[in-house]
Amino acid sequence: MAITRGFTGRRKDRDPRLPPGQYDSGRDWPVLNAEPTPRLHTDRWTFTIEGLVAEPATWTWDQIQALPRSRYEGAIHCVTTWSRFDTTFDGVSVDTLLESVELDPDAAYVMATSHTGYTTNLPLEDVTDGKAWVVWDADGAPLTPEHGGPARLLVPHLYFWKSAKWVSGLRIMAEDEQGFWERNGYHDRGDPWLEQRYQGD
Ligand SMILES: Nc1nc2c(c(=O)[nH]1)N[C@H]1C(S)=C(S)[C@@H](COP(=O)(O)O)O[C@H]1N2
Ligand SMILES: [Mo]
Repeated sequence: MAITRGFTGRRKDRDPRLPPGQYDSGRDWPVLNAEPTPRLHTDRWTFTIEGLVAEPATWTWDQIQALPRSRYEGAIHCVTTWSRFDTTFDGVSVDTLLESVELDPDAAYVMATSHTGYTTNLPLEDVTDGKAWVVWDADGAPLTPEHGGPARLLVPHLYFWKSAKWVSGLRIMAEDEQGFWERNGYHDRGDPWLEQRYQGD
C-alpha cells in the first residue's frame, strides 16, 4: 500500500504536458543554432514553396503579413531536454500557404530550408492540418534574430530542431531526404512523446 501511494504520488508531481526525459525550463528560452545568427532584413526576406508543385509560390514580407493570422499557444520541446510551456507564437498557418500551390499527387515529405543553409525534413502530414506555422512574433513581440527572426518555422508537436529558424521555404518531395541534424544522427521524425531523439530510437 505504501508502495502504491508513493508511485501515484510521483506520477502526480510530473506535469502531464512534459514528454518523457524532458524538464520544464520555466521562463528560460535557450538559444541553439549551428550557424552564426544572421541579420536578415524584412525588405529582402522571402518565403518560397517549391519542388513537387505545379508552380512555385514566393511571398515577400509584406505579402505574408497580409495573409490571415494564426496563433499557437503551448509547449516547445528541445531534444537537449528542455521544454518551455505557454509560449505564444503568431504568424500564418502552413495550411494557408499551401492553399496557394497545387501539390503533385506524389507529394509526401517536405524539406524546410533556411536563409542560412540549414535544412530539416518532415513528413507533409506533420506540417498540415493545423500542426505547423511560419511565425514572426513570440510572446507578443517580434521574434529576435537569435530565435529565428524575422520568421521561423514552428512545428511544436515535434522536437524543436524541426522548427527551422530564419526559414526561407519548403521544398515538397516524394521521398524523405535528411536535413542538417538528421544527417548528423538526429531522428528523421522527432516525436518527443515517443522520444525519437536519434536515428534508431
Ligand atoms: N536555422 C537553424 N534553425 C534551427 C537550428 C539551427 O541550428 N539553425 N537549430 C534547431 C534546434 S536544434 C533548436 S533546439 C531550435 C532552437 O531554437 P531557439 O534558439 O529559438 O530556442 O532551433 C532549431 N532551428
Ligand atoms: Mo535542439
